[in-house]
Amino acid sequence: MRILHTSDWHLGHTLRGEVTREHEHQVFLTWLVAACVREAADALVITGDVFDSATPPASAERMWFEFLAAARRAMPAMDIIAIAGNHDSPARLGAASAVLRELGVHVIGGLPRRADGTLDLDRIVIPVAGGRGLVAAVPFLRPIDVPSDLEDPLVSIYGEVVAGARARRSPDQALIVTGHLYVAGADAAYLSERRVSIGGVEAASLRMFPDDVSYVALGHIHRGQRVGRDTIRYAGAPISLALDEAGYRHQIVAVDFADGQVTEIRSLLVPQTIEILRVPKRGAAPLGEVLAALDALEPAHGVDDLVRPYLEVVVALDKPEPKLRSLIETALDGKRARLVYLHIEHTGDGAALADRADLLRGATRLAELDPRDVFARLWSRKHTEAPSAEVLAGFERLLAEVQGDAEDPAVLRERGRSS
Ligand SMILES: [Mn+2]
Repeated sequence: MRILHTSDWHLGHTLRGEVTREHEHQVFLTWLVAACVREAADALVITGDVFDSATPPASAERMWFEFLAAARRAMPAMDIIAIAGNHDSPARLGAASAVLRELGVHVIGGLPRRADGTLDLDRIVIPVAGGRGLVAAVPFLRPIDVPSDLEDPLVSIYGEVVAGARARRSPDQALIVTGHLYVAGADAAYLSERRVSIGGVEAASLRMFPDDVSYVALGHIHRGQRVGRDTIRYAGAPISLALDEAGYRHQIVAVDFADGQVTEIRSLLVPQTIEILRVPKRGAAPLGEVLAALDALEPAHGVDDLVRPYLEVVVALDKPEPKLRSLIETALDGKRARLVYLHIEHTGDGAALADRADLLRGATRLAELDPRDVFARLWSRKHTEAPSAEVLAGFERLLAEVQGDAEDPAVLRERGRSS
């Protein structure tokens, strides 16, 4: 028996709320159907975050249903199991589950319970591959899924599910348990990974997955990895959900079983459609260096180029640069890159006013400070270069306007007292 394990698709995701990922997702899903065929998969297990949000755009939902139809057409006998992640709406993901079940697609939104409150194990424990495997499909657990009187809700719910699955398991049947959660020991290195707590528990414990569970298919962490033993795995996201994932090779997992045990685990690398560029490669660089690096970028291929690299630029500024964005955009004109993030790192010392005893000169009240000293201090906090003559003249004009005829130190002191 062979299963393919994938996770964290985040259909409907955008970068900075505006750059759509539709093309990348479409390429991935087409590749995934082909991978199911090539690998002759008996089951496909999708461990949550099918969608990026609880209210995905219609285009994302269409992509999901078109994928299921294409997978069913290409692999009529393959079982498909999907659980909801913390980004999915359990109700919305599960809304079509009755229809999908007729097609051999099991979608578990929320944790199903019977009228008497007990877990509906018939819905969660699903035989696959003609009975060679049993998938205990536990979705992301929300407060509503977790009775409040449980001391360790994750351990008890998983304990109940695993016990129920054991009771149904026949000898030599593989047992696969799913989860969408943070398991202690997993490496959550990326910006796109949001820590979630379940019933007040930040990290789940490995003891929820006893040794007789053949394979644990996890979602939530976007970098594929094993946790604890080799057979407990995060599949990771198939596309970069934040630009700091640039160096990571996205993958899905192929797991082979014989006599109920894992015999081989392979990572199948997902082809990356869109390259991620960063200028400079790490850290920040002065504007001159950044502009030179942008100038050296490859020229644009054409207006309908769907796979222009994403670009993140980090500029180190030693003085204000009001035209920064337009300078960067001009430099990128005709280049094959789309600016997604422009970050500024100020080179000033970042020190607080109170850290400069030389400026305070024994003053104990703000009103006793010379406004020019305060301005100079504020400036050096952000910028290493001193303010220009124009900036200083502008500040003097403002100061005169604000203070009016209140230049008399006695009046200033009076103001300080009343404020
Ligand atoms: Mn996710």
